[in-house]
Amino acid sequence: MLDDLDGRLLIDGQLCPAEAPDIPVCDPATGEQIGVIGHATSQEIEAALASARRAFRPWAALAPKARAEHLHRLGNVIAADADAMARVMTQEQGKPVNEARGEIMKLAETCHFYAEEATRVHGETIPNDTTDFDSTVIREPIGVVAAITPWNYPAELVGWKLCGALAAGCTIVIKPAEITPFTALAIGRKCIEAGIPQGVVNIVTGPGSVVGQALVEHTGIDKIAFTGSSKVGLHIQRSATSVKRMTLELGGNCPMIVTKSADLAAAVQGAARRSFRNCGQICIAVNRIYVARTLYEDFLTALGATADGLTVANGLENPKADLGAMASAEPLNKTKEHLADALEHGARLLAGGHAPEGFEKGYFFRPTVVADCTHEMQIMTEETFGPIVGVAPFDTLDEAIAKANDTTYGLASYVFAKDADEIRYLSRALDYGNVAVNNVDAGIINAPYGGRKQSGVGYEHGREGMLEYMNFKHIRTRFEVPEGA
Ligand code: TAP
Repeated sequence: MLDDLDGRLLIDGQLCPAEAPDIPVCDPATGEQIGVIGHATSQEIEAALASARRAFRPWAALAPKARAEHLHRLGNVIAADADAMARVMTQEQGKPVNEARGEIMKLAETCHFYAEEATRVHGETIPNDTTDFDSTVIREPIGVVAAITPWNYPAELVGWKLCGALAAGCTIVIKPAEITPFTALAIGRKCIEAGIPQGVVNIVTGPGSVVGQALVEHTGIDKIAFTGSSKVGLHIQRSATSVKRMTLELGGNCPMIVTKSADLAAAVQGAARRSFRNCGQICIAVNRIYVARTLYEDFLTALGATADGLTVANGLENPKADLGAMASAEPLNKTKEHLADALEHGARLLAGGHAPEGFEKGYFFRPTVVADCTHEMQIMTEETFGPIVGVAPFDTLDEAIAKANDTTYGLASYVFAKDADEIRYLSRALDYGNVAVNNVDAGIINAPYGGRKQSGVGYEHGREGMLEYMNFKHIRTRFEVPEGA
């Protein structure tokens, strides 16, 4: 599948050869080059934007049901080819094939969810101070959207923007992460197969600092939908040269609180899943865990054993592995730095802390648990984006809340507790956009998902994730009593 995506851009409905296909893409499990992508030129960026602009009015003018049919078809063609698309993702991103397949199926689900939302764009009639006026509020698509996406969930993070935007009636130019471009191009090809009109979806590849930045600064873009680091998100917010709508889905440093009433086994299972899945390269990864002192040592023993029991392997050769390769050297090095810093500051290593045996090549690391952590340590205050978690004890709920909220981030938090009063107290006090209680799936497609503080502005998922692509228009009309009435 990679061969016919190699060095391609999607412009005006065609997967066309890029003028400068000179950026290598490598398999993080082996270091081997799997293909090249284009460094989109300014002419190619202009062509993609012009095509999205031409397509906008006709796409917006379609009946919502017709847009919904396109999105349903897209979901169907993606699901039908999930195995091949998953292998593309594993080759460039490193996650095991089964996990990649799960992500592709969630992308298909996103297509169907937003297909249905497309047909439910309602307006409102608002009473005025006098009865001779009507205020009607209608919703209209914003226009041309630039979507800029990271490498950790190369299908879903494109899909939330693509489907929300298309359902609303917008057209889109996507700039995927340089290290995981082929999943986005594979989605682009599915858009062609699904018969989505030419120009509605375009994909340009290349370095974010050049190609992404060109989109941010372009006056022909009506909205930026960005997912990535808080640093780049802030830079984008500062560097836009014209007023445009922005959704910024940024970094996290997510806490989990395990109270004395918690089901210990469930808490350990949840902690292991959300700390280590996708090698911890997820914005809602559990970075740090606060455990009631009475459960602390039992929790540590069980989490250490669970981490030691997870398999790490080349995700293409072992589709069922728990962890594959990390996506690049950058998150791996940061993981090692945070571990060294924690140990220097007195943390206890309970599991992992090294690469698995027999992996000379590739970016592999064992799931790692460190105990007795404090907020002097980077692991408790910065986003690691790696398979490592810090654990600390607490004595009172207020102490746990203060520690959990002691961060500039506000994306997701987790609570394990059985006591209803504890659950209510904690879920209201945690200063996060998402609080997951007795589970670790903080984001589902049906409900709004977004961060606060330095974790971003705006929402994806749910109806809110489509309304982010719409303007409100207020139409205020004065009526008179008809003559002869
Ligand atoms: P970033 O380095 O911020 O990159 C994200 C995207 O922005 C990439 O496509 C990148 O291009 C591009 N980019 C870089 N500089 C740019 C610029 N000046 N103008 C426009 N675009 C630019 O993030 P990452 O390392 O790929 O992803 C990890 C981060 O994403 C973590 O902090 C994680 O928490 C966050 N994240 C957040 C969420 C949500 S929903 N809140 C979900 C997933 C990930 P390149 O191709 O050159 O890299």
